Amino acid sequence: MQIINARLRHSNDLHTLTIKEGKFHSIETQAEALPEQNDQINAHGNLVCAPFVEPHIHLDAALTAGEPEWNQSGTLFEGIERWRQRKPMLNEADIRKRALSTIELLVQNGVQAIRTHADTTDPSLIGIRTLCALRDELKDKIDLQVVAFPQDGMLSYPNGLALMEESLQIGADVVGGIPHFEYTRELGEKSVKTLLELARKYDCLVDVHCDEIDDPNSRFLEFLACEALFHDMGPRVTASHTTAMHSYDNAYCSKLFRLLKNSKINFISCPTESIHLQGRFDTYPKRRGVTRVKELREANINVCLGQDSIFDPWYSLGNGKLLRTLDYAMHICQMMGYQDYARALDMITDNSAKTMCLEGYGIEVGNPANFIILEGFDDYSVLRKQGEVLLSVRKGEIIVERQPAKILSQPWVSNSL
Ligand code: 17E
Ligand code: FE2
Repeated sequence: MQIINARLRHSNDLHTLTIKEGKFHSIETQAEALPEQNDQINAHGNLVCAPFVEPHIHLDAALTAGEPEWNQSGTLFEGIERWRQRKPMLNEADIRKRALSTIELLVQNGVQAIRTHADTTDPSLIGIRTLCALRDELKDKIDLQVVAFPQDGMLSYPNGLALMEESLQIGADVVGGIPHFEYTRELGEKSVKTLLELARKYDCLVDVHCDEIDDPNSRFLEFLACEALFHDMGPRVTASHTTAMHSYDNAYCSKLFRLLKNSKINFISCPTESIHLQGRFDTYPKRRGVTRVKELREANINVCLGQDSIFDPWYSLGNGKLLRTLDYAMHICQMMGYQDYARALDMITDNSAKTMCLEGYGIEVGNPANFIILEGFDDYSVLRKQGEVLLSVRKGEIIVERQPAKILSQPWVSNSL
């Protein structure tokens, strides 16, 4: 397979990419635009980019909004309550069907790697079992990681710790946590210590729902980062949401950032979810409740974006498009300067791959030939146009193809490449 007239990120040149045996064989700069020959794929100067990565989504809960009741208040806490009503109705077929539909939606929109949470505070562990089985079944098609996530609290839910350990024995890849939802601060801290011990015991990654609340006194992040630093686990540890950081005062944040940098932990923000769930106890002024993405980026701390929900008890919209999530993040976090745009796609590609510790990710000779072609020629134009995914290729095989829109009534401006 050969792709001609490909624009790569951070380069104005056109490139030819040659793929052999499912891997990038060569990447060459072209002196000029080339006419298309047999069997070649013409990128027409569009951006050829590493696949999108969805690092934070709850596939066990996806597509269940309103079952059996809608979340009326729009709070995280009512979402947890509504999900608690839905849990007894779960079975393997139900989870598989919804998870597969959601994965399909993501793949159609250029995603090739997903980290999903699966609730462990359920004595049947049906979410963990079903999603681990699906991960194994789809392993050639998509990189799927399963997080053992104790929605009702690992130490506050009856038998929660044993259920967590059983989930890791079943084969979850990542240990999760929810310290801000444990009954007390002490239990929250203990849960963080314990989940890091479990990660060491089972050789797992860590991804904690950390301080997903507007309470400025919710400071489990410093505890997580410090434990990760002292045990030298930082690059394998992720703090998701950290929305309380929006409400921390600047003096505390200034001190905190030194620890965050030293710890080398990763961050995931879910801006559409947080702008919807947070600030719900405010009148006006109303906090945005999204973590300090801009400041984390500026401090060279790894930060990426996820959708969190698609039509579930917490969030009833969502369409699988990470470019939409990115667009929200740029607005909400006021990352609207030229410098911000120039590397915007990092937050839904490279940074997410780093968070998930993916191997062989990126457009480089020798790596698996996984990539997408996006409408637009650089990060800025793709973001601005909300360009579609025109092609998604996995190990040298086309898995998604889409035609760009054409106006049929009259020739406006034609793309000459
Ligand atoms: N559970 C949770 O604790 N927080 C969320 N944002 C979702 C589920 C979607
Ligand atoms: Fe989440």
